[in-house]
Amino acid sequence: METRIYSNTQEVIISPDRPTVIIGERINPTGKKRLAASLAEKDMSRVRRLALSQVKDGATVLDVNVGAAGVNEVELLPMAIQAVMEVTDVPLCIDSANAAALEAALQVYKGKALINSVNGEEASLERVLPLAKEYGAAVIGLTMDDSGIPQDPATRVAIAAKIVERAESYGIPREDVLIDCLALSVGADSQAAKVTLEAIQRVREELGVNMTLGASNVSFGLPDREAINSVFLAMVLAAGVNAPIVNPKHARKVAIIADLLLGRDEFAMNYITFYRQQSQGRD
Ligand code: THG
Repeated sequence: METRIYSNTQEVIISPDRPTVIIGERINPTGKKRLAASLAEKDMSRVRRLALSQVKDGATVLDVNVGAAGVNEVELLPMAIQAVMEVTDVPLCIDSANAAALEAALQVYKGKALINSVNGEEASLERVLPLAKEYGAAVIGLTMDDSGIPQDPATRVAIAAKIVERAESYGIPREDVLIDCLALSVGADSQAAKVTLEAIQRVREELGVNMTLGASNVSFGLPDREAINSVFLAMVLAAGVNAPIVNPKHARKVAIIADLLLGRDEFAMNYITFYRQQSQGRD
């Protein structure tokens, strides 16, 4: 099961047999007042800086999200995609709940993008899947629908199966669908992480498709989020997620060690290379 996405010049392969692919989360105005303010002024300098710093920190795909109050995403999302393409060659994950914004961004993107996202609602399936087909993109399927995010793992798996089947009916191969079992804050619901982990295990066993997760959502509202995010990341990687959307500055080390412990790093080559770079003060 290989999902291939690419920019003009770089290909990234997401597969359970390969090292974890880190999708950098930081081009996203949620909780970042200065980024939100500069986006409102159509100033892309922060977007460019966040792109460069995340690639330096080990992201091999970048999520690009400009959703904030007072922002016209149809105009801003393609501008942000363009700005990121000017400074880096990593493939991009185009993140918007607005299908018109996704389409405008796909029109300027050079390569095979990852669309973030479609969900189990009819309106979303009917609007977003044709875009994935037309632009030859891969697509993230969120395990939620008209009734919201299910509380039980079985219903999330059923929505995942529906999204994969519907994608295939549009001629999108299942290799090009990444499922997101959805992480919610454990501060709001004590069972939230457990439900997500069980859904991930079942999607891995029953559908076999590649999986992403906006893993940092798990710690919203709690202190020392970095610690919670690191422990949760290790757990979701063991359960089957192989392309998490995370802050690479903290997640890279966790992912490299998880790959080592999960049999995806022969002779510990990647771990040792990473360790040497770190101890030489390079990264
Ligand atoms: N699934 C999919 N896509 C997603 C999400 C998901 N995209 C958006 C989001 N959820 C994942 N991205 C983020 C980005 C930032 C944060 C969490 C998830 C975050 N930001 C800090 C804050 O709000 O306090 C800011 C920290 C910083 O400066 O980086 O926590 O679930 N498919």
